[in-house]
Amino acid sequence: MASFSCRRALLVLEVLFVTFLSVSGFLPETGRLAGDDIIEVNRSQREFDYFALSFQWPGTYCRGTRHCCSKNACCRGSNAPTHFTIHGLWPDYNDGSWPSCCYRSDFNEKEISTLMDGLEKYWPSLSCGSPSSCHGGKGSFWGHEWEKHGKCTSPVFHDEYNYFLTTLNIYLKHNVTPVIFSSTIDVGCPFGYVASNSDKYPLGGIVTAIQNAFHINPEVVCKKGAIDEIRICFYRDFKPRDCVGSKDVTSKKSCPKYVSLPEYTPLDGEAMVLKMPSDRDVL
Ligand code: U2P
Repeated sequence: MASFSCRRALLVLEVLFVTFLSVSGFLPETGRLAGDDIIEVNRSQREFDYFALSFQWPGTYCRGTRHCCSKNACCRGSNAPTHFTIHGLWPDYNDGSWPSCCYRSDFNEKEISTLMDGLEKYWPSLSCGSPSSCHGGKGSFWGHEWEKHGKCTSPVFHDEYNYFLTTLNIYLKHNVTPVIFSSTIDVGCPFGYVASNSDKYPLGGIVTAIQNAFHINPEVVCKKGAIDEIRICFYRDFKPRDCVGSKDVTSKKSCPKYVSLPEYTPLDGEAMVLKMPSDRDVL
């Protein structure tokens, strides 16, 4: 009898606690950044298994630039990035899925203000748009990455500052840009890989260069035959490991056997001025 009423009391406490968490927004959530702002609450969301660091190739992304604004790094004219930039550091599960939007708390850009130079250079937004935040609003690219992915990296990270700082350091330590552009593996010409709008390179050569440098299999994502992203994966202690989607990377559906690394030609000055809406216009 005593243990029964004890269990009942515990149950009541548990219900009260869950209600408190749910009202205060502390429960983990999974799901997508839905346009309709519906967030699916999933109480069983578990700790992630590994990290994927996603590098994006601005030459491919910036080809889609139609108008400019100050926050878009594609719009920096001759200073537009010519290196792979960071898309994000994502927590992943070994089954190929990933947690997202784990806890409710607002992104505070002030916490990473001392990292701005590094973020602007290596982790800039390549778009004028404002991505959705997890809880229905719109925000910055960094806010999106922190809310959707960074907050699901517990127990490794608990705050924005360490998440962004560590990501910058891991990116610099495993930088694919010099690995690819100083490689001549399978390239078919003595000059190695060069950003170009006409040349195509064997995907296998790019993958081999990364395998040789970091001793892991990367994941490669293409868009219209061009390298869009290269992902390198890490155990939770940041030792490199294969990405789950990296098996037999040359047969990956998104990339052909020969891929391009487009060179981005910035919009010319006049077109940029004519098409330059304020940041507010593009929200
Ligand atoms: O690949 C398309 C988008 O899915 C999200 N993604 C992909 C792989 C992964 O391991 N984790 C992950 O979250 C990314 O969404 P975003 O951060 O851009 O919102 C990726 O762009």
